[in-house]
Amino acid sequence: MNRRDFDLSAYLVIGPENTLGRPVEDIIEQAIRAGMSFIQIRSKEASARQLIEWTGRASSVIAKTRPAKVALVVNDRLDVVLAARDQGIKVDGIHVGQSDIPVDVCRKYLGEDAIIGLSARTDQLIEYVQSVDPSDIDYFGAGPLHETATKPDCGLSPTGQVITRSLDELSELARLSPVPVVVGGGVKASDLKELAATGVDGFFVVSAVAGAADPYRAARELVTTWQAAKR
Ligand code: TZP
Ligand code: MG
Repeated sequence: MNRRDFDLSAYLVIGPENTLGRPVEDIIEQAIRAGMSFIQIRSKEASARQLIEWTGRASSVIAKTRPAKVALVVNDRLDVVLAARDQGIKVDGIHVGQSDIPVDVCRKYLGEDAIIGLSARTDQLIEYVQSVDPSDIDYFGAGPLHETATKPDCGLSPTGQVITRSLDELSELARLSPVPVVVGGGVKASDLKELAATGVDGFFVVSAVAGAADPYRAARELVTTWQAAKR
């Protein structure tokens, strides 16, 4: 996968703290078999070595499962992406937030083909996406759609309140963003019809798949619901 060719529609964010003790690669395999199109390795607890290890396993699962189009990125850790690539692991890019390594630095080290995603700003979201230089950004992650225990600080305003995104705001974001937009934060299958109608390019989930009793079935329901809504 590269920045000119990736599918943002069904995006799984996953790390060992999200899987109820099950191996990360098993959940990723089920998600891919169910048709999920984008994988992000994310852990706030793991060491660099562990992140490299899980990235390698995710990459192997993608190679083995041979889906038509699945991209693999790592959250935050440019060092991990570089080290993984140095070991011959195929990683397509990185997802960073507003306080992480700047996107132009990621681009410099990861190259022209890498996929670089950025979490859009919480405050003044619409003004931000219209004013930002999009040349190094391949997609925006936005949210939360709902408050979420998976990332309690998501959408935190300067005064400490969680700001969730309304469907009207997401429609405006989809219309004005210079790059594709993926939305998450508490997303469940029952949200997808309304979310798809906003015109955003995809949804992202952690717990709806990684925390499900049957991850394949949960992912399949999300994928088919999204596809039906987009038809
Ligand atoms: N970024 C914004 S919200 C979020 C991340 C990683 C967590 C979403 O998790 P869940 O379990 O799908 O609510
Ligand atoms: Mg970050």
